[in-house]
Amino acid sequence: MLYPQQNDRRNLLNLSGFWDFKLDPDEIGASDGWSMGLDAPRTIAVPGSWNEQFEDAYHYLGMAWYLRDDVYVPSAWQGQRVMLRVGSVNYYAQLWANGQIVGEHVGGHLPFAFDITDHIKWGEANTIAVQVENHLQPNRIPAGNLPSAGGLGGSPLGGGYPSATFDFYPFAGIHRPVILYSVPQAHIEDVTVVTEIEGTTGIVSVTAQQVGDIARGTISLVGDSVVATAELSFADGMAQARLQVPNANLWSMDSPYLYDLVITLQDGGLVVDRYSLEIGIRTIAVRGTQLLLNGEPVYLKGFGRHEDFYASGRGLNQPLIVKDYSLMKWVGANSYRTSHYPYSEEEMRMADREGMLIIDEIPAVSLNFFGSENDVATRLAMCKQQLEELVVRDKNHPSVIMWSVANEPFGGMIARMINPNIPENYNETGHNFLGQLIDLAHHLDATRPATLVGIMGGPAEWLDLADVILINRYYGWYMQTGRIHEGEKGLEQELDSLAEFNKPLIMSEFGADAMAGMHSIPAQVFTEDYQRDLIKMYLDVTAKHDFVIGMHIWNFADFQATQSISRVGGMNLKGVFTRARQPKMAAYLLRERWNSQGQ
Ligand code: GCB
Repeated sequence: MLYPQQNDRRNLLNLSGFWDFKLDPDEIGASDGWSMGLDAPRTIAVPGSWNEQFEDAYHYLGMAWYLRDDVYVPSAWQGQRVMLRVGSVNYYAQLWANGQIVGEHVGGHLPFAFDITDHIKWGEANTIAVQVENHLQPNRIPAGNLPSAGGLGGSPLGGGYPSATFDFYPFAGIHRPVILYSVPQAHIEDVTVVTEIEGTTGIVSVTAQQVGDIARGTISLVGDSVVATAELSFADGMAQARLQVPNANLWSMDSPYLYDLVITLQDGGLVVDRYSLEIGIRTIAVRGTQLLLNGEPVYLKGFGRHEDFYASGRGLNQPLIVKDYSLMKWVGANSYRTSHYPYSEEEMRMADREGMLIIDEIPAVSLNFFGSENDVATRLAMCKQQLEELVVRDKNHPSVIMWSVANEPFGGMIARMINPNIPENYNETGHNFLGQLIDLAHHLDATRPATLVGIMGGPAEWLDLADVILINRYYGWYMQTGRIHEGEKGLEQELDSLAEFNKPLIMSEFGADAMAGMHSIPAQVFTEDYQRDLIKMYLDVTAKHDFVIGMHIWNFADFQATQSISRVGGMNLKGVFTRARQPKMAAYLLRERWNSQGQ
């Protein structure tokens, strides 16, 4: 799933902008010909969530249609393959071209593309429609409307409104750009880049896959000048090459140097196709209780985040990406987790450029292992599909240092709250499920560690599946509420017991809700003072444990969640910045600590 690009062999047309839009609550659009025109449509911006654009559709989570009937395909593209690509649709999409279905995709947050060459009308306007559906269902990833979620009362993990089994708003719609692009008949279909370091030499191994039967190609690595080249010789559509880069300029957090890798297919002297991508030469590895970048231990300072903002909802918002990066740098952060789903491809490219270290997560948030064998198998298959699609999409980003296959699979106390008669083999079922995902991550990419994020009170044997242990902890918030000092004791005790794993550990979530502008002496819950003091306590306690190699505060910014008695105004207020990106007191604490002390 290469990111589309414009060059002398490829073309692209970005169809982002205003589209016709109509809700389809009775789901009659497909049979009533909506794919060719919408009756009395309204105008919607793409990308963007419909919930934030129309107040009457805020809580609408059903079927809807997007349509453009003015799409001319440039005549110069004739003879090439024309693809229709969408960066992400939440949750299910069906694409139509001139009244014909050209493909469908299940699962939000990942791109999909279909060949529409044979459906194109040249020399006239084409009609492109995207049918989107976002029902919350128990067997979807992530799930909603769990039959037993009532057991969680007004909890954001279920039983809130809408009844998502996760703590963020289930925004719906076309969330990333719709792109029409063309590639030559014979073209480069995929590229995999793996880098190693031997002394001062960088080794860049490239695997190229083509559609077509061109025998030869080239690769060249371009830095300040061309630094290495090799011939590609294809057999069964595949070719491999290994480049050596003496005195390689390594990619790191402080100096995220990117080379351009240019790949061509060549027929005689003619360049048939060309594709280039920015790559970084770096290694990532776990050794004992350390995480090593280019052989050096790294300490992760950063956040769990969300793609969330006013008006754009979960839609791609590029100025916001730039703004968030500048604020993350302002506090001295060097990493984040794409909680709780893959972020946009544009954002991953930004991470490469800015030297951010990314823990890349699939949308397997709040998994449960209840239900029939069939139910569990359905969820596992969906998780596997999303993991495969994510690795294919993000494998070449130097910024991606780890795959996260799940956030807080329900175990222990939470599992018992959902279902007091927890089946005897529940932990085993969960272990098997999560183990399969970790194995798949290793199989898809042997060069990066894989992890899962453990919930408070969850089974220890689940954690042990991970190469790097990630835990979310809310001592002093959901437990020992209002008593930071007592929370501190709980945290210390647990950290002592976690040392036994002899693996690196990242505190992937900790924090407290704070209503911006609310203060108190002594510090009380929901004040900025309490949030700051609690975060400081976590930083101080964990700094005493060498195996803790990273602290990710929950959350970078306040974000929209579902309505429940613990979410004021439907907001999760654990941001150290407000949703409008203004700093709370905790942001100044981090700026001081992370820029001076390092931890
Ligand atoms: C968690 C979840 C996260 C929630 C957070 C909270 O453990 O992973 O999605 O938003 O707690 O604020 O409760």
